[in-house]
Amino acid sequence: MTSNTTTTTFQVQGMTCGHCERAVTQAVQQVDPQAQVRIDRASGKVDVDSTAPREAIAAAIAEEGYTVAA
Ligand SMILES: [Cu+2]
Repeated sequence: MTSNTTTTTFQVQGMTCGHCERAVTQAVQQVDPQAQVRIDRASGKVDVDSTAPREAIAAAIAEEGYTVAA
């Protein structure tokens, strides 16, 4: 982690199984290969430790086909 890594929480809808978790994780890591992603599928909460801007991460998750609610 670098000094300007921040943790951002996203509320993501549509994750139903482990495959979805991997798809979301990989989408985030295409934006930032160093990103750390923690997913609580039951609540749809996705925590991302990354240097990438929030909008870039949200766009990548949305492109993967999931709805980013917040
Ligand atoms: Cu799935």
